[in-house]
Amino acid sequence: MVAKNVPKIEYVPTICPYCGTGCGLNFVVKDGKIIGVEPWKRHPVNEGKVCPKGNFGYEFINREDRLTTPLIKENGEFREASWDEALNLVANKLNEVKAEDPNKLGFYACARSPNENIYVTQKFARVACGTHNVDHCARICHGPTVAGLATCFGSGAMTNGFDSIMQADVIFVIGANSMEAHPLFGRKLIKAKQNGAKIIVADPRYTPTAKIADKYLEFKTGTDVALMNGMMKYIIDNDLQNTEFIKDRTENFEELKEIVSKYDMDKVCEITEADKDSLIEITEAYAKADKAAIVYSLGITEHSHGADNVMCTADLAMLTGNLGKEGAGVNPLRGQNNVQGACDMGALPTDYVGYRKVADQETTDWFNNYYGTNLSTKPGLTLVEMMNAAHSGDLKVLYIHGEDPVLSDADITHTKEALANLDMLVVQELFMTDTAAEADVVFPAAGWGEQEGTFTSGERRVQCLHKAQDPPGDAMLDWKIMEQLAIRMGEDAHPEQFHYETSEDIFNEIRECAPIMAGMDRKRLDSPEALHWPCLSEDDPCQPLMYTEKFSRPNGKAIFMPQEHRGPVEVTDNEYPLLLTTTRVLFHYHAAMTRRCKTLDNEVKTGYIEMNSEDAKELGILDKEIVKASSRRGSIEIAARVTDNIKRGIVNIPMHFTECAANMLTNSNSFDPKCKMVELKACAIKVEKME
Ligand SMILES: Nc1nc2c(c(=O)[nH]1)N[C@H]1C(S)=C(S)[C@@H](COP(=O)(O)OP(=O)(O)OC[C@H]3O[C@@H](n4cnc5c(=O)[nH]c(N)nc54)[C@H](O)[C@@H]3O)O[C@H]1N2
Ligand SMILES: Nc1nc2c(c(=O)[nH]1)N[C@H]1C(S)=C(S)[C@@H](COP(=O)(O)OP(=O)(O)OC[C@H]3O[C@@H](n4cnc5c(=O)[nH]c(N)nc54)[C@H](O)[C@@H]3O)O[C@H]1N2
Ligand code: SF4
Ligand SMILES: [Mo]
Repeated sequence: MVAKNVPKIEYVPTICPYCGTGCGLNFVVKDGKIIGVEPWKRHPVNEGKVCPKGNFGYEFINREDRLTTPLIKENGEFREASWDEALNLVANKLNEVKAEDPNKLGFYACARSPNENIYVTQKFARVACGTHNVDHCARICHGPTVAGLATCFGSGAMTNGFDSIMQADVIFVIGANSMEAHPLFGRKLIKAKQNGAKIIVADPRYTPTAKIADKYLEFKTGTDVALMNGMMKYIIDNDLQNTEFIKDRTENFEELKEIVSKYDMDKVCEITEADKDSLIEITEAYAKADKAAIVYSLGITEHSHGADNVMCTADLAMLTGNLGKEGAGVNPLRGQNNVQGACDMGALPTDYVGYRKVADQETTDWFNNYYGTNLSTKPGLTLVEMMNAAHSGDLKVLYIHGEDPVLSDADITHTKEALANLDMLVVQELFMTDTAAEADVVFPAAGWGEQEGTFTSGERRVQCLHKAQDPPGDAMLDWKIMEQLAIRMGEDAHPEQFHYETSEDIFNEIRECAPIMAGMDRKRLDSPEALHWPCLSEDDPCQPLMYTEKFSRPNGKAIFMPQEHRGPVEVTDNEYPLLLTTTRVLFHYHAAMTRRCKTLDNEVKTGYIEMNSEDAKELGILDKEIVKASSRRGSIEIAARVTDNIKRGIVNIPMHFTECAANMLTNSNSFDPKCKMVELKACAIKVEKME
C-alpha cells in the first residue's frame, strides 16, 4: 500500500543564530514552515551536537508576536502603516537631517543578521546618508579585543581555530564561561582534557567551566592586569620566557620587563586577593608547557581597562612563544553568531569592509571611486558616543538595525533619556523589544530561516545559511528595506548602489572590496569544510592558524604593550559596598529570541542576584528572598541566590531579564579611553532587605 498525502518533510542546512561557535544545524520544514531542527551530523564544528539554544532556539520563529507590518507612533501609540507611508516618512527625515549635517544621523548594525545585511547597512550609512556614524554591539563586547590585539599583532581576531585547542598541553581560561556561553566550544575543552591538556580557569565565580578545570583560581573582578603582570614577572625572574621567540618575532621586550618588575607576587596577591601558591602553580604550568593556549572573553574585555587586559594576554603569549603554532595562541571567544562578520563588514566608524581604514586618504579615495561618493577621512562616532550624542541633542536620528540597547547598554535610564531626545528613532526588528517600544517607526524584518546569506563565526569561518520559509506578513529582508529607502531618498542617496538581485550579488561585492575575503568563492563556501579569512585568492587554503611566520604589523613583528594596573573606575565604598558583575546563563541569549522560546523560558523564568553566603548572612538575606539592589543610577527588585560559587564581596546578575535588568545599575560613564568600552562587568552596588 502506498501512503497518500503524507506531508513532505524537508531539511534545510543552516548555521545556529546564537553564539559565535557557529554550529551547523538543519531546519526541519513541513508545508513551507519551520517546525524544528535536527543536528547536522557531519558538521566539522559541532559534529551533530548542539546546546539547548541550538535545539530549541528556533521556537521564536513562528511566534504570533512577530512584527508583520510597519508601525508608526502617533500620540504615544503605535498604529499600523503601509510600507510606502513608513518608508517615505523615514526617507524624508533622513534627507532633512542629512541636508543639515549628515553626522547628526547614526546607525547601529545587527550582529545577529547575515554579513550581506550588515554590509548593506554600513553602506547605507556611508553611501546614502554620507556619515561614518555606524557601529554595533562589538563596541561593548569585544571592542577591546579588536583594539588590543590589532595593536600587538596587527589584526584583532582569534589567532587559532577552535580545534587547535585540542592539541594544547595547557589551556588558560580567563574571564570566559564557555560551558554556558559557547557550549560546543566548551565540548572541545572537555575533549582537550581527555587528550591530556591541563585546564586552568581564573574567574571571580566558580562557574560550570571552572568545574571542569584541573585548577581553579579565584580572584577579584577588575584586577586581571595585576594578575597577569605578576605572572609575567615570575616567568622572567625564573627564566621561563622563550628568549628566541622574543628576539626573532617581537619588539619592546625591555619596556615589558621594566613595567612588570613592579608586580611581585605579594603585591599582586594583595591587589587580586588570589592565593599565592595557586597563582605560582598556574604560572609555572602555563610557562613550562610546550603548547599553551589562552582563552578569554568578556571577563577580560568589559572593563574600563578592557584593552589593557587584552594586551596583557597578548604579552603573556609573546613572552612564552605561544603564537603561530597549533595548541597555543590568544583566543578571544567572540559573542554573537555574526559579530566577527559585523566587524569584517565595516560596521565600524573607523573601518570600511575588510578593515580598510577610513582615516587613510588612499583607501577613502578608493571607496569614493567605487561607490561614486565623496566620503571624508574623519571617522564617525562609536555606538556609545552616538548614544551620548543623542542624550546631548547632537544626534537627531538613530537607525537601529536589530539591536536592543535599552536592555543591553549600560544605565537604562540614560539610554531611555537619550532615545527620547531624538527627532526620530527607527528600529528594524523581529519583535517589539524594549528598544522598539521607544521607536517612532518600526520596520518588520525577515529573520533567521527566512533569508539566504553568510555568518562568520568566532574562528573567522564564513558559512552559508539558507532560506527555509517565507517571512511572516509583510516583513522584508533588511537589505531590501535599505534599497527602498535609498530609492525614496533620491539621486543623492545613490539608489543604484543598493540594487541587488540576490544576497550572492552582495557577497561578490564584499569580495571585491575586502582583499581578506577575495578568495571566498560561493561554491567553495557551500562545501562543508567552509573557509576562514584571510582568504586572499581562490587557491588559498584559508586555514584558521595565523602568524606562523610573521605578524600582520608592518614590520612583521609583534609588539609587547605592557600595562599598569588601574582597576574599575567605580570602586566600592561604605554606601555601595558590593562589586557587581553581570553575566550569562546557558538557556538564555540576551533576550528577544530565547525568552520567546517556550522550552528555554521554562528552564529559567527570571533573573536573580548571586551572592556569597557570608555576604548574605551579614545582611540577613536568605536564598530566594526578594531584595532591593541599588547603584548610583537606579534600583531593581530581584531574588537572591545565595551560593558559595562566587567570591566574597562580588555579586552577579545575569543580563537577560528586563524585569530585573542588570543595566539599571551599571555605569555608562566609565569608558576605556582606548576603545570606548563601558564598564559592564564592574560597578558598586548595595543590596538591602525589602521593607
Ligand atoms: N547562553 C548564552 N550564550 C551566549 C550569550 C548569551 O546571552 N547567552 N551571549 C553571547 C555573547 S554576545 C558573548 S560576548 C559571549 C560572552 O561569553 P562570556 O564572556 O564567556 O560570558 P559572560 O558570562 O558574560 O562572562 C564570562 C565570565 O567573566 C567572569 N568575570 C566577571 N568579571 C571578571 C573579571 O574582572 N575578570 C575575569 N577574569 N573574569 C570576570 C564572569 O564571572 C563570567 O564567568 O557569550 C555569547 N554566548
Ligand atoms: N550588563 C551587561 N550588559 C551587556 C553585556 C554584559 O555582559 N553585561 N554584554 C554586552 C554584549 S557582549 C552584547 S553583544 C550586547 C548585546 O546586545 P544587543 O546587540 O542589543 O543584542 P541582542 O539582544 O542580541 O539584539 C539583537 C536584536 O536583533 C534582532 N534580530 C535578530 N536577527 C535579526 C535580523 O536578521 N534582522 C533584524 N533586523 N533584526 C534581527 C533580535 O530580535 C534582537 O532584538 O549586550 C551587551 N550588554
Ligand atoms: S554552542 Fe552556540 S552555535 Fe552551537 S548550538 Fe549552542 S548557541 Fe548555537
Ligand atoms: Mo557580545
